[in-house]
Amino acid sequence: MSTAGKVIKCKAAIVFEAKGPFKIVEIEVAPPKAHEVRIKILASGICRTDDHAQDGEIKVSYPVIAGHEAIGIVESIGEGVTCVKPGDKVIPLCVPQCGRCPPCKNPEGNMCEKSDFLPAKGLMYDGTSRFSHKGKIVHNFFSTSTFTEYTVVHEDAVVKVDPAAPIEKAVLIGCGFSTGYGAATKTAKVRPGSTCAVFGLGGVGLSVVIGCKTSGASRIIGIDINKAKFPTAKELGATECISPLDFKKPINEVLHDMTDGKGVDYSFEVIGHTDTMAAALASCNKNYGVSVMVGAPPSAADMTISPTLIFTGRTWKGSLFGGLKTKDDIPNLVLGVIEKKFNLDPLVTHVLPFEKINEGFELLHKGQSIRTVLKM
Ligand code: PAD
Ligand code: ZN
Ligand code: ZN
Repeated sequence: MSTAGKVIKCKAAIVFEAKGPFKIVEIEVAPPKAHEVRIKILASGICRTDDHAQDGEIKVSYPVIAGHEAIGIVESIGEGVTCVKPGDKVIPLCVPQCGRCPPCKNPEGNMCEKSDFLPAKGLMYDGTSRFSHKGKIVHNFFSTSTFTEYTVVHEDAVVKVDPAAPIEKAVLIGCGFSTGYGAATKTAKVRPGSTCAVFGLGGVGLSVVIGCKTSGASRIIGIDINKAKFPTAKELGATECISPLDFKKPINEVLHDMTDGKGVDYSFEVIGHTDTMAAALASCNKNYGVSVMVGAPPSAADMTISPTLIFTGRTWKGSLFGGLKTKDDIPNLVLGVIEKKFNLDPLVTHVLPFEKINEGFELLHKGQSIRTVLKM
Protein backbone atom coordinates (compact mmCIF):
# COMPACT_ATOMS: atom_id res chain seq x y z
CA MET A 1 0.00 0.00 0.00
CA SER A 2 1.40 3.38 -0.96
CA THR A 3 2.55 5.65 1.86
CA ALA A 4 2.64 8.73 -0.42
CA GLY A 5 0.75 11.68 1.03
CA LYS A 6 0.46 10.01 4.45
CA VAL A 7 2.29 10.53 7.74
CA ILE A 8 4.82 7.71 8.24
CA LYS A 9 5.52 6.35 11.73
CA CYS A 10 9.04 4.97 11.97
CA LYS A 11 12.13 4.63 14.14
CA ALA A 12 14.65 7.43 14.54
CA ALA A 13 17.59 8.13 16.85
CA ILE A 14 16.97 11.43 18.64
CA VAL A 15 19.49 13.39 20.71
CA PHE A 16 17.24 15.28 23.15
CA GLU A 17 19.94 17.49 24.68
CA ALA A 18 23.67 18.19 24.26
CA LYS A 19 25.74 15.18 25.43
CA GLY A 20 22.60 13.04 25.72
CA PRO A 21 22.59 9.55 24.15
CA PHE A 22 21.01 8.66 20.81
CA LYS A 23 17.58 7.39 21.86
CA ILE A 24 15.72 5.24 19.37
CA VAL A 25 12.06 6.24 19.50
CA GLU A 26 9.03 6.26 17.22
CA ILE A 27 8.62 9.49 15.29
CA GLU A 28 6.11 10.82 12.79
CA VAL A 29 7.42 11.96 9.43
CA ALA A 30 5.03 14.28 7.57
CA PRO A 31 4.67 14.00 3.79
CA PRO A 32 6.95 16.20 1.68
CA LYS A 33 5.60 19.68 0.88
CA ALA A 34 6.15 21.34 -2.52
CA HIS A 35 9.77 20.96 -3.71
CA GLU A 36 10.56 18.43 -0.97
CA VAL A 37 11.44 14.74 -1.17
CA ARG A 38 10.77 11.96 1.36
CA ILE A 39 13.50 9.33 1.41
CA LYS A 40 13.63 5.82 2.88
CA ILE A 41 17.16 5.63 4.29
CA LEU A 42 18.97 2.37 3.49
CA ALA A 43 22.25 3.05 5.28
CA SER A 44 23.89 5.88 7.19
CA GLY A 45 27.56 6.28 8.08
CA ILE A 46 28.81 7.62 11.41
CA CYS A 47 30.96 10.75 10.89
CA ARG A 48 32.77 12.71 13.61
CA THR A 49 30.56 15.68 12.75
CA ASP A 50 27.55 13.73 14.12
CA ASP A 51 29.51 13.27 17.31
CA HIS A 52 30.10 17.05 17.43
CA ALA A 53 26.33 17.56 17.05
CA GLN A 54 25.67 15.15 19.91
CA ASP A 55 28.27 16.61 22.29
CA GLY A 56 27.41 20.24 21.53
CA GLU A 57 30.81 21.16 19.98
CA ILE A 58 28.84 22.24 16.92
CA LYS A 59 25.81 24.39 17.76
CA VAL A 60 22.59 22.65 16.73
CA SER A 61 18.96 22.87 17.85
CA TYR A 62 17.75 20.04 20.11
CA PRO A 63 15.96 17.69 20.02
CA VAL A 64 17.68 16.72 16.80
CA ILE A 65 17.96 13.78 14.43
CA ALA A 66 21.63 13.81 13.39
CA GLY A 67 23.25 11.79 10.60
CA HIS A 68 24.19 13.35 7.26
CA GLU A 69 26.15 10.65 5.35
CA ALA A 70 23.63 8.30 3.78
CA ILE A 71 22.06 6.59 0.81
CA GLY A 72 18.38 5.82 0.31
CA ILE A 73 15.42 5.40 -2.02
CA VAL A 74 12.88 8.12 -2.81
CA GLU A 75 9.56 7.15 -1.18
CA SER A 76 7.51 10.11 -2.43
CA ILE A 77 7.90 13.62 -3.80
CA GLY A 78 6.13 16.91 -3.21
CA GLU A 79 4.57 19.09 -5.88
CA GLY A 80 6.98 20.49 -8.46
CA VAL A 81 9.88 18.09 -7.83
CA THR A 82 11.49 17.07 -11.12
CA CYS A 83 15.07 16.06 -10.18
CA VAL A 84 14.07 12.69 -8.65
CA LYS A 85 11.09 10.33 -8.67
CA PRO A 86 9.84 7.59 -6.32
CA GLY A 87 12.11 4.54 -6.47
CA ASP A 88 15.27 6.46 -7.39
CA LYS A 89 18.45 5.65 -5.45
CA VAL A 90 19.65 8.91 -3.96
CA ILE A 91 22.21 10.54 -1.69
CA PRO A 92 20.97 13.33 0.61
CA LEU A 93 23.18 16.44 0.46
CA CYS A 94 24.49 17.93 3.72
CA VAL A 95 25.64 20.83 1.54
CA PRO A 96 22.74 21.60 -0.83
CA GLN A 97 23.29 22.90 -4.35
CA CYS A 98 20.43 25.23 -5.37
CA GLY A 99 22.28 26.25 -8.53
CA ARG A 100 21.08 29.85 -8.30
CA CYS A 101 23.06 31.55 -5.49
CA PRO A 102 26.53 33.16 -5.84
CA PRO A 103 28.50 30.22 -4.29
CA CYS A 104 26.60 27.77 -6.55
CA LYS A 105 27.33 29.93 -9.63
CA ASN A 106 31.00 30.52 -8.78
CA PRO A 107 33.17 27.67 -10.12
CA GLU A 108 35.28 27.78 -6.93
CA GLY A 109 32.31 28.03 -4.55
CA ASN A 110 30.21 25.29 -2.95
CA MET A 111 28.70 26.63 0.27
CA CYS A 112 25.22 27.11 -1.17
CA GLU A 113 23.27 29.86 0.55
CA LYS A 114 20.62 27.26 1.34
CA SER A 115 23.13 25.38 3.56
CA ASP A 116 22.01 25.03 7.16
CA PHE A 117 25.06 25.39 9.37
CA LEU A 118 27.04 28.03 11.20
CA PRO A 119 24.54 28.36 12.83
CA ALA A 120 22.25 25.40 12.13
CA LYS A 121 18.54 26.10 12.47
CA GLY A 122 17.45 22.52 11.84
CA LEU A 123 14.28 23.44 9.94
CA MET A 124 12.98 23.22 6.39
CA TYR A 125 13.00 26.37 4.20
CA ASP A 126 9.50 27.34 5.43
CA GLY A 127 10.71 27.37 9.06
CA THR A 128 8.88 24.19 10.06
CA SER A 129 9.97 20.57 10.57
CA ARG A 130 8.61 17.36 9.03
CA PHE A 131 9.62 15.38 12.16
CA SER A 132 7.66 15.12 15.40
CA HIS A 133 7.83 12.96 18.51
CA LYS A 134 4.87 12.76 20.90
CA GLY A 135 3.41 15.86 19.26
CA LYS A 136 6.57 17.98 19.71
CA ILE A 137 8.81 19.10 16.86
CA VAL A 138 12.18 17.48 16.30
CA HIS A 139 14.86 19.39 14.36
CA ASN A 140 16.73 18.22 11.34
CA PHE A 141 20.51 18.35 10.91
CA PHE A 142 22.57 19.85 8.09
CA SER A 143 19.61 19.77 5.64
CA THR A 144 19.54 15.96 5.84
CA SER A 145 18.92 13.93 9.11
CA THR A 146 19.71 10.34 8.28
CA PHE A 147 19.64 8.48 11.63
CA THR A 148 16.02 7.67 10.87
CA GLU A 149 14.16 5.20 8.67
CA TYR A 150 12.57 8.08 6.73
CA THR A 151 13.63 11.69 6.24
CA VAL A 152 12.40 14.68 4.26
CA VAL A 153 14.81 16.98 2.43
CA HIS A 154 14.44 19.91 0.04
CA GLU A 155 14.98 19.05 -3.64
CA ASP A 156 18.16 21.19 -3.48
CA ALA A 157 19.52 18.65 -0.97
CA VAL A 158 19.22 15.36 -2.84
CA VAL A 159 20.83 13.84 -5.91
CA LYS A 160 20.05 10.72 -7.92
CA VAL A 161 22.86 8.18 -8.17
CA ASP A 162 23.39 5.04 -10.25
CA PRO A 163 21.06 2.24 -9.06
CA ALA A 164 24.07 -0.11 -9.06
CA ALA A 165 25.73 1.88 -6.23
CA PRO A 166 26.81 -0.61 -3.52
CA ILE A 167 25.09 0.88 -0.47
CA GLU A 168 27.67 0.00 2.21
CA LYS A 169 30.44 1.79 0.28
CA ALA A 170 28.60 4.48 -1.69
CA VAL A 171 27.17 5.77 1.59
CA LEU A 172 30.60 7.34 2.27
CA ILE A 173 30.21 9.54 -0.81
CA GLY A 174 27.58 11.46 1.19
CA CYS A 175 30.32 13.00 3.34
CA GLY A 176 33.56 11.36 4.50
CA PHE A 177 35.11 10.16 1.27
CA SER A 178 34.07 13.15 -0.85
CA THR A 179 35.27 15.60 1.80
CA GLY A 180 38.74 14.09 2.08
CA TYR A 181 39.18 13.27 -1.59
CA GLY A 182 37.98 16.74 -2.65
CA ALA A 183 40.20 18.48 -0.07
CA ALA A 184 43.25 16.98 -1.83
CA THR A 185 42.10 17.10 -5.46
CA LYS A 186 39.92 20.23 -5.57
CA THR A 187 40.80 22.50 -2.62
CA ALA A 188 44.56 21.89 -2.50
CA LYS A 189 44.96 20.69 -6.11
CA VAL A 190 47.86 18.46 -5.05
CA ARG A 191 50.50 18.29 -7.79
CA PRO A 192 52.30 15.12 -8.97
CA GLY A 193 55.62 14.53 -7.19
CA SER A 194 54.69 16.60 -4.14
CA THR A 195 54.99 15.86 -0.42
CA CYS A 196 51.81 15.87 1.67
CA ALA A 197 51.17 15.60 5.42
CA VAL A 198 47.78 14.43 6.66
CA PHE A 199 46.96 15.16 10.33
CA GLY A 200 44.30 12.72 11.54
CA LEU A 201 43.73 9.34 9.90
CA GLY A 202 40.00 8.82 10.48
CA GLY A 203 37.54 8.20 7.65
CA VAL A 204 38.03 11.71 6.29
CA GLY A 205 41.84 11.88 6.72
CA LEU A 206 42.27 8.49 5.02
CA SER A 207 40.18 9.82 2.13
CA VAL A 208 42.62 12.76 1.91
CA VAL A 209 45.39 10.12 1.64
CA ILE A 210 43.50 8.50 -1.27
CA GLY A 211 43.11 11.94 -2.93
CA CYS A 212 46.84 12.73 -2.54
CA LYS A 213 47.81 9.36 -3.98
CA THR A 214 45.40 9.72 -6.92
CA SER A 215 46.97 13.15 -7.59
CA GLY A 216 50.41 11.57 -7.87
CA ALA A 217 51.99 12.79 -4.61
CA SER A 218 55.32 11.04 -4.10
CA ARG A 219 55.41 11.31 -0.29
CA ILE A 220 52.34 11.13 1.91
CA ILE A 221 53.07 11.39 5.63
CA GLY A 222 50.22 10.26 7.88
CA ILE A 223 50.08 11.70 11.41
CA ASP A 224 47.92 10.27 14.20
CA ILE A 225 48.21 9.63 17.92
CA ASN A 226 46.45 6.28 17.37
CA LYS A 227 48.95 3.95 15.68
CA ALA A 228 46.19 1.43 14.99
CA LYS A 229 45.31 3.68 12.02
CA PHE A 230 48.75 3.30 10.39
CA PRO A 231 48.32 -0.04 8.54
CA THR A 232 45.18 1.19 6.73
CA ALA A 233 46.85 4.53 5.93
CA LYS A 234 49.77 2.64 4.36
CA GLU A 235 47.42 0.33 2.46
CA LEU A 236 45.73 3.42 0.98
CA GLY A 237 48.93 5.23 -0.02
CA ALA A 238 50.69 6.81 2.97
CA THR A 239 54.45 6.37 2.52
CA GLU A 240 55.28 7.05 6.19
CA CYS A 241 53.22 7.31 9.38
CA ILE A 242 54.26 9.07 12.58
CA SER A 243 52.76 9.74 16.00
CA PRO A 244 53.38 13.15 17.63
CA LEU A 245 53.58 11.26 20.95
CA ASP A 246 56.90 9.68 19.86
CA PHE A 247 58.69 13.04 19.62
CA LYS A 248 59.80 15.67 22.11
CA LYS A 249 59.88 18.34 19.39
CA PRO A 250 56.67 19.94 18.07
CA ILE A 251 55.36 17.90 15.15
CA ASN A 252 55.78 20.79 12.67
CA GLU A 253 59.52 20.81 13.43
CA VAL A 254 59.64 17.03 12.96
CA LEU A 255 58.04 17.47 9.52
CA HIS A 256 60.60 20.14 8.59
CA ASP A 257 63.39 17.73 9.68
CA MET A 258 61.85 14.98 7.53
CA THR A 259 61.87 17.28 4.47
CA ASP A 260 65.42 18.72 4.72
CA GLY A 261 64.09 21.89 6.31
CA LYS A 262 61.72 22.70 3.43
CA GLY A 263 58.44 21.72 5.01
CA VAL A 264 55.77 19.81 3.14
CA ASP A 265 54.12 21.12 -0.02
CA TYR A 266 50.60 20.44 1.30
CA SER A 267 49.30 19.82 4.81
CA PHE A 268 45.79 18.84 5.83
CA GLU A 269 44.26 19.15 9.30
CA VAL A 270 41.57 16.48 9.56
CA ILE A 271 41.01 16.37 13.32
CA GLY A 272 39.24 19.59 14.33
CA HIS A 273 41.58 20.94 17.04
CA THR A 274 43.04 24.45 16.96
CA ASP A 275 46.51 23.27 18.08
CA THR A 276 46.79 20.79 15.21
CA MET A 277 45.43 23.42 12.77
CA ALA A 278 48.31 25.70 13.81
CA ALA A 279 50.82 22.81 13.61
CA ALA A 280 49.59 21.83 10.14
CA LEU A 281 49.95 25.42 8.92
CA ALA A 282 53.50 25.68 10.29
CA SER A 283 54.43 22.30 8.73
CA CYS A 284 54.11 23.43 5.14
CA ASN A 285 56.73 25.35 3.18
CA LYS A 286 56.89 28.94 4.34
CA ASN A 287 56.64 30.33 0.81
CA TYR A 288 54.69 27.99 -1.46
CA GLY A 289 53.12 25.61 1.06
CA VAL A 290 49.36 25.14 1.16
CA SER A 291 47.58 24.10 4.35
CA VAL A 292 43.97 22.96 4.25
CA MET A 293 41.66 22.96 7.28
CA VAL A 294 39.22 20.08 6.93
CA GLY A 295 38.52 19.23 10.60
CA ALA A 296 35.49 21.08 11.93
CA PRO A 297 36.52 23.78 14.41
CA PRO A 298 34.59 23.80 17.70
CA SER A 299 31.89 26.52 17.45
CA ALA A 300 33.33 28.44 20.40
CA ALA A 301 37.05 28.34 19.47
CA ASP A 302 39.32 31.26 18.54
CA MET A 303 42.98 30.91 17.65
CA THR A 304 46.00 33.19 17.41
CA ILE A 305 48.82 32.72 14.91
CA SER A 306 51.85 34.79 13.97
CA PRO A 307 51.09 36.80 10.80
CA THR A 308 54.61 35.94 9.62
CA LEU A 309 53.40 32.42 8.93
CA ILE A 310 51.19 33.77 6.13
CA PHE A 311 53.24 36.85 5.17
CA THR A 312 56.04 34.74 3.68
CA GLY A 313 53.64 33.26 1.13
CA ARG A 314 51.90 30.29 2.68
CA THR A 315 48.27 29.68 1.72
CA TRP A 316 45.77 28.68 4.41
CA LYS A 317 42.48 27.36 3.10
CA GLY A 318 39.33 25.85 4.52
CA SER A 319 37.53 23.01 2.78
CA LEU A 320 33.86 22.31 3.16
CA PHE A 321 32.79 19.02 1.58
CA GLY A 322 36.17 18.97 -0.16
CA GLY A 323 35.25 22.11 -2.10
CA LEU A 324 33.07 19.90 -4.33
CA LYS A 325 29.69 20.83 -5.76
CA THR A 326 27.44 18.16 -4.36
CA LYS A 327 24.84 17.73 -7.15
CA ASP A 328 27.47 17.93 -9.89
CA ASP A 329 30.20 15.79 -8.34
CA ILE A 330 28.49 13.09 -6.22
CA PRO A 331 27.07 11.00 -9.12
CA ASN A 332 30.56 10.81 -10.68
CA LEU A 333 32.19 9.81 -7.39
CA VAL A 334 29.57 7.06 -7.02
CA LEU A 335 30.50 5.85 -10.52
CA GLY A 336 34.12 5.78 -9.34
CA VAL A 337 33.06 3.39 -6.57
CA ILE A 338 31.04 1.19 -8.95
CA GLU A 339 33.91 1.09 -11.46
CA LYS A 340 36.37 0.36 -8.62
CA LYS A 341 38.43 3.49 -9.33
CA PHE A 342 38.29 4.03 -5.57
CA ASN A 343 38.69 1.23 -3.08
CA LEU A 344 36.62 2.23 -0.06
CA ASP A 345 36.61 -1.26 1.51
CA PRO A 346 39.35 -0.45 4.06
CA LEU A 347 37.36 2.58 5.28
CA VAL A 348 34.26 0.62 6.28
CA THR A 349 35.43 -1.31 9.33
CA HIS A 350 32.00 -1.99 10.87
CA VAL A 351 28.47 -2.56 9.60
CA LEU A 352 25.85 -2.55 12.38
CA PRO A 353 22.05 -2.62 12.54
CA PHE A 354 20.61 0.88 13.12
CA GLU A 355 19.52 -0.11 16.66
CA LYS A 356 23.20 -0.39 17.64
CA ILE A 357 23.93 3.28 16.91
CA ASN A 358 25.33 3.97 20.41
CA GLU A 359 27.72 1.01 19.98
CA GLY A 360 28.84 2.61 16.69
CA PHE A 361 29.67 5.87 18.47
CA GLU A 362 31.48 3.96 21.24
CA LEU A 363 33.72 2.36 18.59
CA LEU A 364 34.48 5.87 17.25
CA HIS A 365 35.28 7.21 20.74
CA LYS A 366 37.58 4.28 21.49
CA GLY A 367 39.41 4.74 18.17
CA GLN A 368 38.47 1.19 17.15
CA SER A 369 36.57 2.01 13.96
CA ILE A 370 37.23 4.03 10.85
CA ARG A 371 33.70 4.22 9.47
CA THR A 372 30.74 2.38 10.97
CA VAL A 373 27.84 2.03 8.57
CA LEU A 374 24.40 1.63 10.14
CA LYS A 375 21.91 -0.40 8.11
CA MET A 376 18.27 0.50 8.51
P1 PAD B 1 37.73 10.62 13.27
O1 PAD B 1 37.48 10.89 14.69
O2 PAD B 1 37.37 9.31 12.69
O3 PAD B 1 39.30 10.85 12.94
C1 PAD B 1 40.10 11.77 13.62
C2 PAD B 1 41.49 11.16 13.80
O4 PAD B 1 42.33 12.14 14.42
C3 PAD B 1 41.51 9.93 14.71
O5 PAD B 1 42.17 8.87 14.04
C4 PAD B 1 42.27 10.40 15.94
O6 PAD B 1 43.05 9.38 16.54
C5 PAD B 1 43.17 11.50 15.36
N1 PAD B 1 43.62 12.49 16.35
C6 PAD B 1 42.93 13.02 17.39
N2 PAD B 1 43.70 13.92 18.05
C7 PAD B 1 44.89 13.97 17.41
C8 PAD B 1 46.09 14.71 17.61
N3 PAD B 1 46.19 15.60 18.58
N4 PAD B 1 47.11 14.51 16.74
C9 PAD B 1 47.01 13.60 15.73
N5 PAD B 1 45.90 12.86 15.50
C10 PAD B 1 44.85 13.05 16.32
O7 PAD B 1 37.00 11.81 12.47
P2 PAD B 1 36.55 11.94 10.93
O8 PAD B 1 37.62 11.42 10.05
O9 PAD B 1 35.14 11.45 10.78
O10 PAD B 1 36.47 13.55 10.84
C11 PAD B 1 37.64 14.34 11.02
C12 PAD B 1 37.28 15.80 11.17
O11 PAD B 1 36.74 16.29 9.94
C13 PAD B 1 36.21 16.09 12.22
O12 PAD B 1 36.51 17.31 12.86
C14 PAD B 1 34.95 16.25 11.40
O13 PAD B 1 33.97 17.02 12.07
C15 PAD B 1 35.51 16.96 10.20
C16 PAD B 1 34.69 16.90 8.96
N6 PAD B 1 34.68 18.00 8.17
C17 PAD B 1 33.97 18.01 7.02
C18 PAD B 1 34.06 19.21 6.14
O14 PAD B 1 33.23 19.39 5.25
N7 PAD B 1 35.05 20.05 6.35
C19 PAD B 1 33.22 16.90 6.63
C20 PAD B 1 33.26 15.77 7.44
C21 PAD B 1 33.99 15.76 8.61
ZN1 ZN C 1 30.43 14.18 7.84
ZN1 ZN D 1 23.01 27.67 -3.94
